[in-house]
Amino acid sequence: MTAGRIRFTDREPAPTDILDEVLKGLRSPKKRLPPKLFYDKRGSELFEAICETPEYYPTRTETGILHDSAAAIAETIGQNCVLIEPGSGNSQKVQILLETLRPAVYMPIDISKDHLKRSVEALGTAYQWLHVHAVCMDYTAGFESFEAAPVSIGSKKVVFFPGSTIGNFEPRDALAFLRMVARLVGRDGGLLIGVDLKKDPAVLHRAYNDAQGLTREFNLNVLHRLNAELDADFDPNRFYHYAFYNAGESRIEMHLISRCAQNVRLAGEILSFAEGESVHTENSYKYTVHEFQTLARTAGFQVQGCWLDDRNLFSIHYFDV
Ligand code: AVJ
Repeated sequence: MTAGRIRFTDREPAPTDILDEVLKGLRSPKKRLPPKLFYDKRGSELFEAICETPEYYPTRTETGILHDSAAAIAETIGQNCVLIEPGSGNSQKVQILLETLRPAVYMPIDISKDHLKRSVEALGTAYQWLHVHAVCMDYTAGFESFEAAPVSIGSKKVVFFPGSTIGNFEPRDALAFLRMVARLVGRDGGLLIGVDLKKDPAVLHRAYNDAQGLTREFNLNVLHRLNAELDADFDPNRFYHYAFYNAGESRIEMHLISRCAQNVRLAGEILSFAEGESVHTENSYKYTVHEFQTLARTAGFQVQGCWLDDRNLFSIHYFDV
């Protein structure tokens, strides 16, 4: 589809596109896997379930801030923008803003095609006035292949990046990403971004070790995925979920720890795991408001607004270029 109110551009990565990255990560002396691997169909469902758990405060807190501050946020940004959301998932959060912000075009970008397809259809039906131009792609590879909607249907470009997804990036990669966003939106463009805040490590620990074990399933799902897509033979029962707050690095770390010495076959290669050896699957960095504003300024943004919940658990920032 190239014209009309609803468009869908398919640049879904092929299953084998992840192979090089996976092999590189698992051959490394410190084994690691990129967190984007979490989000296949099952992983995306598990993540949505995590967001509903009592322990995982970020989603509910951010949603609360968006509800409470929608008018102020819309006022700061102004109507008729081209609203671009990398990693839009089910596009739930943006809906809190749509009626007040009234963007000319909403451009969700996501790596999970089925998910994106479904949310685009739902949005098109629920908001008859809204243009939705969706792109299925891996935005972590950069926005080079991404073409924003023509300026004629909306002038200013605003990136919406909620959920503290920025926490998945190493601070230097976060800076590079923010610079890339600044370049994408250009002069008068903006960034509305949700950032999880530093807090009592016990609260953080619980959020990544929920009682139902959904975060555990989410982490282990990566192994199921490698089995299904890269012809691997991981036995997920031979790994356990380990998540903790690394205060020195200001981040939650998630790992899969091998319960025993074992060999695993992946794409024809044999990979060895020692007993107790870790595969580092995710970092989730936490910032203070000041630290994040400093990072954004370094990337070329100016601080225009910051909204918090009353317990200072989570922050939403608006920056412009
Ligand atoms: C989607 C990256 C923000 O870091 O909190 C949730 C992912 N990992 N539980 C986060 C996640 C484990 C989440 N982000």
